[in-house]
Amino acid sequence: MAQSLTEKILAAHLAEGRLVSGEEIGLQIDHTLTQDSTGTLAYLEFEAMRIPKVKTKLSLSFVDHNMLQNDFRNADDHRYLQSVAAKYGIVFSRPGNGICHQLYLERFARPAYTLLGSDSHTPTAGGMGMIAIGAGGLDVAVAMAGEPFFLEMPSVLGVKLTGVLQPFVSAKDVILEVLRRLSVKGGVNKILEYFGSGVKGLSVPERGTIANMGTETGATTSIFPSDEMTRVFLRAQGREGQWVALEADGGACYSEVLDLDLDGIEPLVALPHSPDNVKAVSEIEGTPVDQVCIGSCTNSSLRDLKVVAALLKGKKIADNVSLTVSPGSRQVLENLAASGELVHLIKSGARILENACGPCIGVGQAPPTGGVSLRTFNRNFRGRSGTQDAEVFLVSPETAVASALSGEITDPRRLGRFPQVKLPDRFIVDDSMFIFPSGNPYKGEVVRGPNIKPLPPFTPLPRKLCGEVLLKLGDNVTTDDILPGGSEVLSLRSNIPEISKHVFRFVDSGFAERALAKRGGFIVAGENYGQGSSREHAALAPRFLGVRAVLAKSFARIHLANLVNFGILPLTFADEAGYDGVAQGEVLELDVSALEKVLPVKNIARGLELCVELDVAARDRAVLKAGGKLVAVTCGSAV
Ligand code: MIC
Ligand code: SF4
Repeated sequence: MAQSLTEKILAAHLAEGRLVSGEEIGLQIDHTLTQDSTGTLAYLEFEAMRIPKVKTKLSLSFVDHNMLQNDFRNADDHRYLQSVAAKYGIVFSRPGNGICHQLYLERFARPAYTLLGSDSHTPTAGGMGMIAIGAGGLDVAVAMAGEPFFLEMPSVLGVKLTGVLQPFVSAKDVILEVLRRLSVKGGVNKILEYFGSGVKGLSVPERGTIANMGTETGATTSIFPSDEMTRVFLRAQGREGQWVALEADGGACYSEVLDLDLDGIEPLVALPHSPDNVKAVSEIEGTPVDQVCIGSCTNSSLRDLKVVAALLKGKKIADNVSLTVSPGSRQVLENLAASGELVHLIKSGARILENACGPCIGVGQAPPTGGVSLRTFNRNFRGRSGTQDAEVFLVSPETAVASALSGEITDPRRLGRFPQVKLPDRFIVDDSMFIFPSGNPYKGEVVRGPNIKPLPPFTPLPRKLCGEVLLKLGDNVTTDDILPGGSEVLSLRSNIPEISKHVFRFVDSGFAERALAKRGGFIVAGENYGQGSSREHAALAPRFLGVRAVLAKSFARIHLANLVNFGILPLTFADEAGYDGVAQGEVLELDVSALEKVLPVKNIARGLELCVELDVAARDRAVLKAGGKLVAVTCGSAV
């Protein structure tokens, strides 16, 4: 039978199960990646498994998020990560080398491989024809231990591209169009597979941009074929030998097909405060802008920054705008410097930041009060920029430059002729900021600073859960709402007791204290609870505060897995009446002794009984009973 590209790679990596959508499958993972803000926990968890070396073909540890060294904490984390990498045979990418997804695409991504990463934008590597999935750190740690990664077999949504992009329209506009059509939950439990005649006109970095931000639809991952373009990119990286041709069979079946005519796409923008709140740039032209930020794992490739440099050449940014540029990697920066294009950025008035996530995760460059910030990033959730009342818009690099020059939101097509931008036949490659494992047994210590606290203990699930609804929320609650980013909170990622004080801080500042005082309780929410990041802290910290169940209309994929991993029951309401049947402050009682699919919940205050569902695999039920995956893994039971 004709197979999709997704099915081909999954079939070649299938460790357990059948490729039937909705059924549980176990996948063998070739590569893993972590970044520092999720990595410290992932390696603490890996250490707890007492395995001498990683069992993958390749595991990588990047440092790109917590770059600000205001005190010892982040620096301690970096040192811990470097020593753990040396001990367990992991490639370490030193701070300053660049953003994990950009670096991985440049130097390590290989068509037909699988990658599991403790960052939700891991699917960026889908631009290279691989299955690259984001997960919580614990799942990545288990994959490093050589175990399969279990997930629900997604359905495969075909995205058929035809035509060619018009001048000043780029990959970011394509994915914004996909988001406009699918919304932030339209991709949940789906893989977006791109095909059609329009694919061949997109370079690997452009495909990376589209695959990267497919995450915002909730998709498990996105994938492009591996074709001549892929070969050209690999050759330019000195890795042509790793190329293989890969595409769907003719007549492959998709669960649904989205048709996108690239010719018809115009410059688009996501308005505050959601990546799917998409309009044409032309509709909101003229809005004054305070800040423009170019970079992030979505738009910081050499292709993007060459376009930015060419458009800024000989021009000055508007007086009311602060423009920042964060190159995606040292390779991007070095190539820009060598070609002389960096000087166009400098002369335009741009502030050149470190090769790192930076403003994307609220580490620096918070906009002014009530400010308008245009960003080439992938998320514009309220408060993520560090300024609670800022208005963040997501745009392409082309729209970002046009707006930085005029001082107001501007359709880039007003800039005249689109500059000719050619990627080098050979990138300048320098891998010296990667530390490769020596192959000899590591004789040094794993260095733990005082900020790295041991993991809290996990107790098994009791037979009955009784507690108050600590918080009732609406739809699309993000992990940034649950546990904010920003330099202050990020530096506590290795310290669960401290970070848990920040749970729901900007949603309800009294939450953490209340939860502790009441010895835990429940969270109630609407659709798509936990969208966004893979940070397992958004499950672990509430668990530390005593939360043992979240009752919601539906969940985002990675967060649901993280809840299970840390022993929090992800329960779904059977209908709207269930959600309406509980209010904040009411006491609920759940009989969880049998842990069956349908669980009765007593609302003590109203004297009502309602039903919720625990829609997880048998393996996850065992994990929940044990009190979390770490208990299950280290006691040798289910993973
Ligand atoms: C993000 O973009 O939100 C992050 C920061 O990269 C997260 C990971 C984290 O919270 O550390 C992600 O997307 O997974
Ligand atoms: Fe870093 Fe932003 Fe990408 Fe997350 S989305 S990995 S914070 S650049």
